[in-house]
Order: sequence, then structure tokens, then C-alpha cells
Amino acid sequence: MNKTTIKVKGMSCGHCKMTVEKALKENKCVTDASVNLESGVAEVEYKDCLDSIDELKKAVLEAGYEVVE
Ligand SMILES: [Cu+2]
Repeated sequence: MNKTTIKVKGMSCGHCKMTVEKALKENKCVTDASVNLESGVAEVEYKDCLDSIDELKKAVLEAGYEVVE
């Protein structure tokens, strides 16, 4: 299992946390996603079938949040 963290900007409440986690988990290669609201960091576990981390970043963007490089 692979693990990465994505820094997300713009999350302010539990709803944001859920929205981002859900968006990440919609990728079939993602096995777990958990957001820490205070640090703004999403921890993602994914399988080898994921083409690129950019897919995860795109999912966050599409959910309406910013990814901090
Ligand atoms: Cu919110």
C-alpha cells in the first residue's frame, strides 16, 4: 500500500473534511483518505493502479478546494 499526503486549502468545517475525503475515495485506487482539519492535510492510501498523484489533486480541486504545492 502506498501513502501520500496532500495539503488542502479552504477547508473550514466537518463538512469540508467529509467532502474532500469522499472526493478522494471516489477514485477506485484509493483505499483510505483522512483529512486533518487543523493542519489542512489529507492522508491518502492508494493501490498501485493509481496513475498519478495528480489524479488525487484533481479530485480535490473538483470538490471545490485548493491544493497547496
Ligand atoms: Cu466546511
